Amino acid sequence: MTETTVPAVGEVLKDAPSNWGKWGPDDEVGALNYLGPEQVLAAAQLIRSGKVFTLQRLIGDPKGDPVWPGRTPAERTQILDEGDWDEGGSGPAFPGGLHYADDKINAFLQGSTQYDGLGHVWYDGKIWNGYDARTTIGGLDKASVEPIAQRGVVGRAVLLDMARFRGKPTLEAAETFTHEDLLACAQAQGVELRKRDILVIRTNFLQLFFELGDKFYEGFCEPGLVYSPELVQWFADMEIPNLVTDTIANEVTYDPNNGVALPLHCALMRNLGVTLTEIADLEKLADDCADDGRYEFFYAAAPLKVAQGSGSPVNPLAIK
Ligand code: UVW
Repeated sequence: MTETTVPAVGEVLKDAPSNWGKWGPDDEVGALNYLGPEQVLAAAQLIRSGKVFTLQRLIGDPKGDPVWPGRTPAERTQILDEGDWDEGGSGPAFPGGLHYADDKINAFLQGSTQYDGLGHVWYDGKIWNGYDARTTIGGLDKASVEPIAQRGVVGRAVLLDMARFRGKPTLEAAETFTHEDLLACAQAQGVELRKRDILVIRTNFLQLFFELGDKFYEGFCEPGLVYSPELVQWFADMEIPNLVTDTIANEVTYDPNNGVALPLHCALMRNLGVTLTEIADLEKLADDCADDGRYEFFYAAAPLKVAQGSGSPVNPLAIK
């Protein structure tokens, strides 16, 4: 499909549902409003074994990191270590002879496991809740990650293991699935999907990424959810607050029906206010769910409070 035949995303989504205004003209966290004390208390009832799973990818993994083209993985640099106090070294001298290690990270805020602010993507000059896209210039004045970080994300989450459901070690490049596939997966796993659930979807994309190496970027097309009006309506009706996956962008990169890039980002994040969490490491959690047959758990995530940030690294917790 050539570029000229690809429709504008605004055209594709012209009749799509919207939650703009639903939580007032000043709202910046969208569907996270569905998660209140009632949902937190109900989710806490799911803690039975006390097992804790951390869902962040390791920053500094020697194997590297998958990132969206044009971004670079987060990098840690050592600034001070014992070598700085070797003879001729320039380590600072403190009374009593204190030595210490210092380091820093240089990171795209979307360069590892991350939460996106609702203003991270847009079309037709408007971001979430109808704010002008020009409010993103020089930093997000509206719908940045900061208000999400200020409130935190806590609720009942359900893991949908699409790779196991399809009987594969990993989904393939450009492989798609729909909300109906999610429902079938939930049924096969024996877990009920409820309104206001945080959806956590495993494709085992990381295995695919490392298997393909540089070839992945030549054909760049991740597996994932594929846009349809029915799928977007299902997210709206289910009042899904947060979609978490192990892929870079949570959806198939190019819609196979029309070639549009990331239409679900626009339909879910910009229009419905669904928060997206990407590049999560779901492997240990998925193995445990397959072992004990329990795919529901307490989920808590606190992205970093980055003023005007379009996103933030995060280490979400799943507690069973
Ligand atoms: C884009 O939206 C381009 O990237 P991400 O996958 O980080 O949301």
